[in-house]
Amino acid sequence: FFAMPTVHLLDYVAGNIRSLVNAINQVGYEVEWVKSPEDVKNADKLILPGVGHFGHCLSQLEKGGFLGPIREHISAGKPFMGICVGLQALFQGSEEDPNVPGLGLIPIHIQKFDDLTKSVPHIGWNSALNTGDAKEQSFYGLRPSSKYYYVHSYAALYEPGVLEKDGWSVATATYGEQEFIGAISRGNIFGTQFHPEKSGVAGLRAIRAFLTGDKFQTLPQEILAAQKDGLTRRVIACLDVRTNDSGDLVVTKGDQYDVREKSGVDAGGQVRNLGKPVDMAKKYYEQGSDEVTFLNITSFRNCPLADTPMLEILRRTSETVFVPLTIGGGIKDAVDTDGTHVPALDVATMYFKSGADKVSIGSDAVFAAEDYYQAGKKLSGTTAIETISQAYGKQAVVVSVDPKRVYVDRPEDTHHHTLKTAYPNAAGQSYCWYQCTVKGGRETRDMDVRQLVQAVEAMGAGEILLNCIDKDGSNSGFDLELINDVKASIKIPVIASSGAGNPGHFAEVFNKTSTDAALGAGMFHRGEYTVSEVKDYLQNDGFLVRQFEA
Ligand code: 1PR
Repeated sequence: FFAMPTVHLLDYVAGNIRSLVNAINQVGYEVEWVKSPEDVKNADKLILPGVGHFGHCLSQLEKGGFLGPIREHISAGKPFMGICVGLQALFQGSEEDPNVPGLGLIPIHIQKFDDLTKSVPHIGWNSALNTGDAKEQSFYGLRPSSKYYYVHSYAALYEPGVLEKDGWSVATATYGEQEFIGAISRGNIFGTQFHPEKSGVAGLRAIRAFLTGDKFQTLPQEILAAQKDGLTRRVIACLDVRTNDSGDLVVTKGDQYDVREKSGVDAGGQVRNLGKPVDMAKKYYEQGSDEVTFLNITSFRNCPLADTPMLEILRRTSETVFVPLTIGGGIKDAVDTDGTHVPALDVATMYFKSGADKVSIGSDAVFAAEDYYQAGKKLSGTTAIETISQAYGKQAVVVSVDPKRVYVDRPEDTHHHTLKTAYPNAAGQSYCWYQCTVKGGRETRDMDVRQLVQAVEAMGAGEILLNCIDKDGSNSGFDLELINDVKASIKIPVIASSGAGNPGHFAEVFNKTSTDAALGAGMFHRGEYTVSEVKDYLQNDGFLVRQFEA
């Protein structure tokens, strides 16, 4: 009988920490849950993950009686690791909730990123570079050539020398003009602002180093030389998943959202079958996809929510895919097969518990935005976006937008926000607006895309997945006009989607718009290009990208 070594994990808020557990298992450790303050006393190594708001986390810890035991654990010199808000908890306090104090081990206040020239939250793969004289020594396996996954609006801004003077080792990243603390360590304490459990092999290396106590390593010259600071261009592979006519879950892909075969052996309306979801997600992870998105484009009627096949897909994927996973489709208030009413927050919770990091909301966001304008731009507090964002943080809530171009002769011909397009239609009309749709594009609504994204930003969405029905499956490149228009109307990050047909289209969208990420589907599924080919192309074009670390 061989027992795996253990680490104690504090699960004090409804957390999407399945991936952290998977990552810990992956490096050969078992999790013991801290359920009460007593359990902290029995812990040798303790990890404090953090999701959501600083104030919520710290007041939950306070209420649960955990803060004292955590302080004692740390001052007894036992290994302690804080992740994301778990790192922020070590600080004095945060602008996010000025009235709630932190543990106060570090006399600095966490601040909000400025959003004058950049999207907030900061989402994506960025650095953790050693500062000070210790440049050649890494702590806990961090490498200046590696990239780590960050997702946060608040950060500890870096001031050279201040913490180093107090004996801290510090690794930083730069977002826009702002340099902030990516990781920090002193004695038995280790904290990361990034999510090591979502940072591929680089992140697993940090977790393993913490667990084995492998604190300092001298870095070889080639790793030091490969150092590159800054946020990389995010490339995302998207899997549309649905049941085919024989009842199996398959990855499919439509043209303008039509997923039925029009030619070939399956002509006559079979759902296009491009492969198995879990296998394909793993393949894209290994090609260097920075995230994987699953869109469940069928509702599984007559299936109890808890048995939704997508949950099993997430559970299996999150065991081997250590990058962020997004799940969309059916995130809304639901009625279960036994008639029970299930709020959207509970639906989302099932997905988070199964390994999702973000949920993506489509149709329900449009209806919520309609109500928002109807109420004179008043928030109800009860929408899926608001409730999930409050519980899990805005970074966990993506809104997926499915707009369609509508041409008009002149802007006065519609009350919607129009733009002058470089691509007039056959009738010679050169103005257009983008109409929101619901139910996978099957129904149009009296709302333009600008109205929708501004409403959902106000409700607390953290990111926009910007599709375009006209471009979907066309291989003709992204809709740059749409992307620029949306980017100009909001501060939260945008993922450009629909139309990617080759690596050059990714370079084009990053060159000609300020999109925060770009997503492809068909070109990857059909095997025409790999994610790594896209990354290589971008790198040759002078963009910073993250390459897969084996
Ligand atoms: O309304 O909350 O249940 O969510 C439904 C979700 O499913 C929405 O995110 C919606 O975009 C998506 N969806 C619904 N029907 C379809 C369909 O194709 N029939 N797929 C569908 C949307 C669009 C993309 C696609 C890109 C890139 N897929 O995300 O991956 O257009 O494709 P390309 O690179 O091949 O051009 P709800």
